[in-house]
Amino acid sequence: MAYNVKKDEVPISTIPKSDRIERLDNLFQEEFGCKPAFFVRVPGRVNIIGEHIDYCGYPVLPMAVEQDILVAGGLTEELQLSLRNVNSKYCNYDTKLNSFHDIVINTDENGKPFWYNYVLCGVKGGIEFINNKIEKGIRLFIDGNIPPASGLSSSSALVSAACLSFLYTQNAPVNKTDIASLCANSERYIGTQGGGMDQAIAFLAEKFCAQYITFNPLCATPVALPENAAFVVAHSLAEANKAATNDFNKRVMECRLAAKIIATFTGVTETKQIITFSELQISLGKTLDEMIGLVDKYLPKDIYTKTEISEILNTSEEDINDLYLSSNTRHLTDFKLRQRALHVYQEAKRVEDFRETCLQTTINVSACKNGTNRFTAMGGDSASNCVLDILGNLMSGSHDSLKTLYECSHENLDRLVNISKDMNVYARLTGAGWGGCAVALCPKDKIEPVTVNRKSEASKQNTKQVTLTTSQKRRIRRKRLHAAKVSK
Ligand code: ADP
Ligand code: NG1
Ligand code: MG
Repeated sequence: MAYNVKKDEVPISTIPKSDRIERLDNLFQEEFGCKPAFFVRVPGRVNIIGEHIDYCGYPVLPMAVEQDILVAGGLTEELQLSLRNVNSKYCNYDTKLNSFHDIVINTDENGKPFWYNYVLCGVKGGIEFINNKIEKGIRLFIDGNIPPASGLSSSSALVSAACLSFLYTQNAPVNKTDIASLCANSERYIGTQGGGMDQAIAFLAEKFCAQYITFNPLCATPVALPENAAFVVAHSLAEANKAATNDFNKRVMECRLAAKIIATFTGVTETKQIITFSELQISLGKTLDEMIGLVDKYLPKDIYTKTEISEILNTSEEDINDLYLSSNTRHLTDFKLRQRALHVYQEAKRVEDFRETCLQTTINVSACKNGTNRFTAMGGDSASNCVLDILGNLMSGSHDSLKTLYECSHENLDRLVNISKDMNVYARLTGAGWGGCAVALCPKDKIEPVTVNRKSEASKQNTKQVTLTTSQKRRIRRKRLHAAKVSK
């Protein structure tokens, strides 16, 4: 895809005015005393199916959402980086920008990343891309409306917006797939060893369709979704910052160890130390079903200790730490390899089935124009509902697997999925999980009841989460009394 950040830019004067852009424009001028030189906008995403398999090399099926990270940017002659955020909970940050070494990504005393670390990841990746030849300083004023830490990829939108802004200011052209890969690598500076799904969809999304994203090499193919399908996203009201704990990395490391063990048992001799599940499948020339069979055969136990793994791999425990584990997982001693491997291979299969069903539906819709539509032959509405049932069942299967095999759901998410099920609507958690959002596949005529039902459940969950202090209770009682007096 020949895309050039410079060539494809829209002149600032032609950007449609919106309240957010105007506000950002004003804030930028108040803060820096000049108008922004450019705006950058990067969307969040909802992943329809294919969870926790991108870092194993398997295709995923996300689409962009309207919520985004919007940036007003400016250039300075002084080599300095200045970051501001519309939301006052995100503090100002300024640093020198003479070289790569000025970008220091550390965490607070609880190990939680500062918000601006995500921007630093994007800038650091950009500096590497231009071989440290920094020409301009950069000022960014950021406004995001993607719910943070909620599985809609606010982090990658922020990393990607920062990297794109930086490369623009340095006059460095880059095409869309290259910047997507660059941002995927850059975000790993935050500490999580993610795949490339989020950054890929951030740059390669198209309107009105999902993208089937394959890796090595990165490629995005549009997938038309059934006409009568709507995707409703609901927040469970539990947040999970993936870089603040080792839950995410632990899963990535378990996948690495499981793949290495099966490779060892099956005699795969890779030159690479770390082999992904998909590279393993390619080396063995097996189908996904056959890979599931190999998991059953070679990983029969529920828990593997580091000692057992080091015996199987014929390496010391110290080597396991150094060669396979991240700094925040080195100390772990027990690993669930069988469960994670089963999830990945089965989820990869669900993605293929989902895509195949969507393709069939599109083909049949066009065939319908020639009078040969299989679904039409079955009868219009019931046929399209049948397609939604197939897709929905795959989404339900995905959620069950994430809950039981991958253990990354949350009680609020399970509740959302169950409420949907009661209305014959299929849903699953989206993004990494441990909180965040659920996505439901909903026939268009059911959107309203489903949304209303989820909202009322959300308000119940919200009420449950609030624990009032005595003084807050007193204040509310006083307000109620006052309101009662006024109404009299
Ligand atoms: P997500 O599922 O949204 O990608 P992550 O845990 O990966 O969740 O990243 C969430 C983090 O990204 C937040 O804790 C915050 O540090 C940062 N972030 C997200 N949105 C914004 C924003 N609008 N402004 C500043 N930082 C943001
Ligand atoms: P979220 O939940 O948006 O941070 C993460 C990973 C993805 C993918 C999903 C799970 C990053 C930047 N994102 O997304 O690559 O593995 O979880 O499918 O690591
Ligand atoms: Mg993220």
